Amino acid sequence: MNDQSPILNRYRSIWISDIHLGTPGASAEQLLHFLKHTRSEYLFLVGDIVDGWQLKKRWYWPQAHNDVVQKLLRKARHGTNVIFIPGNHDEAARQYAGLTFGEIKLCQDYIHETTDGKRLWIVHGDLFDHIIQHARWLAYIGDKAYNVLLRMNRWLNVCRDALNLPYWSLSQYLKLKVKSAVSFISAFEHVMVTETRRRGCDGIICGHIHKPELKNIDGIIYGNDGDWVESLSALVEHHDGSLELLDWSQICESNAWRGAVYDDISVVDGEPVKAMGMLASGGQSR
Ligand SMILES: [Mn+2]
Repeated sequence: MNDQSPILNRYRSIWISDIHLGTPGASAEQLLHFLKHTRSEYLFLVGDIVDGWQLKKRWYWPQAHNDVVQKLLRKARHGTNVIFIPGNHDEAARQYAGLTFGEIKLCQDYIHETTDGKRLWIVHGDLFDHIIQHARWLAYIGDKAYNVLLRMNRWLNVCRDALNLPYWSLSQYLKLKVKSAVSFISAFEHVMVTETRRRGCDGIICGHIHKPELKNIDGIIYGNDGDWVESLSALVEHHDGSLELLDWSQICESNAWRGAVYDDISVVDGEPVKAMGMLASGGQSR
C-alpha cells in the first residue's frame, strides 16, 4: 500500500469491526494506515477486534497487532470517544460491559444519535446466529477451508502487487458467487433490521458477516462496516449526520474515486487543503 496519501479525514463517527488481531489474516498494517489518516469524535469498535478463539489455540501477536492496540488506546487518551462493543470472537470482554479500560468504554450494545437526529443501534451481530443457522454458509464451509482461502488470497495479492494491480478479494468474490451465501446474508440483514425496528431505532450498524454494506431496507438504515481481514472497510458519519461506507484499499489506489469524494472534505488540522493537489503527487495509474 502506498503511504503517499497524507490526508487527514475528519468525521464525526467511525465504525470498524472484525479486525481479528491475533490471526495472520488481520490486515494490521492497512488498519494502522487508516487510523493514522482519520480522526473522529466517536470511534466505535464493533466486535471481533482481538480474536480470542484463535489466540487460545495458537499464540500469534506480531508488532503491528500491538501497534493497532496502542494506537486505539492513544486515540482514547487524546479525546476520541472510543467505544468497544465485543463480538463473538472477543466475547470474554462482554462480562466487563459498563466498565472503562484505558479510557475505552465497554458496552454490550449502544444507541448513537447522529447530528441530524437518527438513532442508530450498534451491535456486533452474532446475537441472532441461532435464528439464521439454517443458512450458515460460513459454518458449512468451515473455519479451515476459509483460512486456506484467505492464505491463497494473500499470495494472489502479493503477485498482483508485484504486477502493480490493485488489491482484489478472492473470498469476497466467491461469497458473492455462492448462492447460499447470498441467502445467509439476506437472512442476517432481515433479522437485524426487524430487531432494529422493534427497538424503535432508525438504523443499525453491525459487523460480524464480513460483508460491508450501507443501504435502506424497508425504511430502516442497514449499515455493516465490513472487516479488516478482507474488505478493509469502515462506516463513517460526516458532520452533517450523513453516513458513508469507505473502502480503504480503493481510497488508496484509485485517484478518480479519491478526487470525487475528498473534494468537499478538505480540512487538515484546521488548515484548508487542496485534496486533489495532494493526491496528484501520490498518484498511481490504474
Ligand atoms: Mn463475529
